[in-house]
Amino acid sequence: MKEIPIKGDEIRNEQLLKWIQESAALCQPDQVYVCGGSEDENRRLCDEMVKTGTFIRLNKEKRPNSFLARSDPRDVARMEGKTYVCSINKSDAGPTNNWVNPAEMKETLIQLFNGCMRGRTMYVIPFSMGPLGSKIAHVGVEITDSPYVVVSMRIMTRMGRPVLNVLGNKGSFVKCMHSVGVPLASGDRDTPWPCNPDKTYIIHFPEERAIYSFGSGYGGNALLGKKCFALRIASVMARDEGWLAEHMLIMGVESPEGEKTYLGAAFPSACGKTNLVMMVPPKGFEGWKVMTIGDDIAWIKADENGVLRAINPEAGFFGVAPGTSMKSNPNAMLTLNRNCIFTNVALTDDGDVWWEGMTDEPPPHLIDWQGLDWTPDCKRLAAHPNARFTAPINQCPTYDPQWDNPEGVPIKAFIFGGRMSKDVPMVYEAFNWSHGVYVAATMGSEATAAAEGQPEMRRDPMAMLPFCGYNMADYWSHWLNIGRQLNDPPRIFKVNWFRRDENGRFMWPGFGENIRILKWIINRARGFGYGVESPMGFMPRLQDICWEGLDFDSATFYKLMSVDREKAKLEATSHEELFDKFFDRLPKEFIHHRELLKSRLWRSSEVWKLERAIF
Ligand code: O2Y
Ligand code: MN
Repeated sequence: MKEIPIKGDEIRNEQLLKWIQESAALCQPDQVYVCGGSEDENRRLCDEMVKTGTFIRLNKEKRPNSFLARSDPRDVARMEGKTYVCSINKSDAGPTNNWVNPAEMKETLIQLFNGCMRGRTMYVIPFSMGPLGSKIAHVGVEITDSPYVVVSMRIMTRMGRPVLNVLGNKGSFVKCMHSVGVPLASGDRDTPWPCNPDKTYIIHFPEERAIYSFGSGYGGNALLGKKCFALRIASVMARDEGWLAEHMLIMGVESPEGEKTYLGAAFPSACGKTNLVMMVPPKGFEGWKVMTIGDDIAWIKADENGVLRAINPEAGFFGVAPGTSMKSNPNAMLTLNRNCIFTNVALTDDGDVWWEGMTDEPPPHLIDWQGLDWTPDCKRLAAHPNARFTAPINQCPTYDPQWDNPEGVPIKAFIFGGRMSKDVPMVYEAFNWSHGVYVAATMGSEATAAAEGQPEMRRDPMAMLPFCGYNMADYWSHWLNIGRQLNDPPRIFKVNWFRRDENGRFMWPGFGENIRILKWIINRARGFGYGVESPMGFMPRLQDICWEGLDFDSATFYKLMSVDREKAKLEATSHEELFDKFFDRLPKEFIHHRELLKSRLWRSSEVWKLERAIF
């Protein structure tokens, strides 16, 4: 067999060297390159991608050191249908994950990866999820044949030589193997975005802490530190080691008096997490600051005093571009001024980027995300709806320097939210930790059913449905266990910013005004905010929310907070449908919480009227 040269940084870790050699023998690349992560290396890779057409360099004055990539139109999103959790026992993957027997899946993998990197370079990317050397952080190594993945991982993680130093000779790491799945025969011309949509697989072996991804070069399918490692594999590590890996933003809210409170908040995809975590406080909240630790993923561990401390394992944002503007999220826009990668957005005539919602008026001419001429009357979208920016967190004006603190930040409250146009009140607090876990486990969000165009509620427990690497019922038990070990567990809240009136209009302005609700949450979490008991949990009255600077109609507030008892009964009854899926492993506490919720809702309507009178 021919000797494959290994270039770049020296590898001293025996296990890593062995894995690289085995992978090279299987994938048969022309060469292996170990990434050190330097500026020079990054520049060289970007220049090469400009030459091959993968990257278009953007206007150097308007968007320095930034690039546009256009993916293959068949490779534009995360692919849940092609994502597998191959635990040894099927029941450990649970009813919500695709499962194949790991031995069988490995046979498929060997066939797929055999020779898949011919004609290409195999890059080795050492990366740390979390601050280097933090007790909460973990190291991964991604092997890939995509230079787009290398430069994206350099933004999204702490990557390169310093990570090899942390790993040392004997340290262990999560194996992340990726190929676009398009080998090149000699003389073949490459395409700007090679991918293999007919053979795409995103596979997790939780017991081995290993990930194999084939066929896609896009986002979470290819940047394996993100959803695959930081959520699916890390959730299993967290279960085994007694911590939490969550689909949560982490934000700090600082009062004018300088008191800072950190919150973790979980929302399903497309519920405005990026807007919340970079919020600009509105009129009436002068002197308040919102600071950003992370917009997507939190790793959370109890310290020696029993305080839950969180780190953001990532170092960048992989955010949705369409809809982002100086009006909706100025801090995101300012983050994107330099050193960014844009994928599937439109290109302006002066070499800048544009997407739907960026400006009120579109430019008169663009090149769209597929490389075609675009004018406002052409009836096509200029940017793909899932077009993305990849940007370093430390460029964000609301960036919190604590982001890099290896100790993490102390979490005072957890917030769970969804997008519900009706029936779910704007905010309430769970009665206690185990009730909060129940509330989070039964949460859902509206998605438009393709057939009827009617919104339907899809349950998405803790916003983790696509990301939990094991049986969700065990995950709920794990959450319950974590709470049992804490002296003063964070309070748990449920929010819904998306309620609409009879005319379909949003009743709550959202964006910066959400800080009014956060202020109530923070006060409650610190033990001095007022709240009244309702069947759902504790709720604020009108006078418990700070309205300074906003003229908000009290009747609308009560509507936002109202619960229709009959609908709430139906909702409580329907929890059974979810629980039935997990019957064999469902935590027994959930049965009790459901019965308690029902008994609170089924109390005589006289009592309910009294409760309503409080509002
Ligand atoms: O991973 C992708 O390719 C797109 S989905 C995504 C990207 C960044 C953050 N969150 C998500 C998500 O689906 O939750
Ligand atoms: Mn996400």
